[in-house]
Amino acid sequence: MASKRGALIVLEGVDRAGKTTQCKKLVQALLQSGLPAEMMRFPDRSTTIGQLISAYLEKKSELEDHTVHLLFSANRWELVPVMKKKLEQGITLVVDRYAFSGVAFTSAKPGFSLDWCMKPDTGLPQPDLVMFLQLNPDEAALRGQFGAERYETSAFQKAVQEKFEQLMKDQTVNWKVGRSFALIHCGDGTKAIIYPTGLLF
Ligand code: FDM
Repeated sequence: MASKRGALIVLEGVDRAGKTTQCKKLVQALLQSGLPAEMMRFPDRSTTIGQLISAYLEKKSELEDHTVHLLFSANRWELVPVMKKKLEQGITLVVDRYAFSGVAFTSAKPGFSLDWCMKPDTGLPQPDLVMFLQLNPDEAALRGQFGAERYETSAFQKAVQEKFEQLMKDQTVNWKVGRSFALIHCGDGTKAIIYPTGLLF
């Protein structure tokens, strides 16, 4: 029997918003409901490209801004065959950051248009749902380890948040915004509905 295609679910948000925790909880909830699910994250620091990105984020190396943007995108593209295979096998993928982070972070740098930033990711698998974890950047700064990696300054995170808000105006993307997310209904075990909880803006 052919299995139903898995869903591609993306979690986005500023740094320290709790995306990784929410992704793990979601995968757990989906599995408990009998739906095959796996977590992925971008950047995937395990590949050769991912290691270049990781060194840059840890401030161990310098990369020109356009170059690192293209590396982030290449890191997504190199994982596309794996993603497609899993989705076709009926596995729901819960992805910690995707192209939206790519666009929001680079376009928050001077001299980058949203349009230019979006181009390299054109044609990537389209998410069925993008959940945006809402957290005030000042609140994010108070959370653990803020400031350890590149981009972790309140001023930059505020600029990123503004870019995300621009991206959330795109009605062709199924955005859901909240401070956390819950799985409410699994129907006959083939369907899951995720809804945002907490304060919405
Ligand atoms: N980031 C992440 C980008 O600048 N572009 C991208 O395409 C992606 C996926 O890398 F500061 C930034 C966002 C964040 C950092 O941190 C990755 P985590 O802690 O691994 O999510």
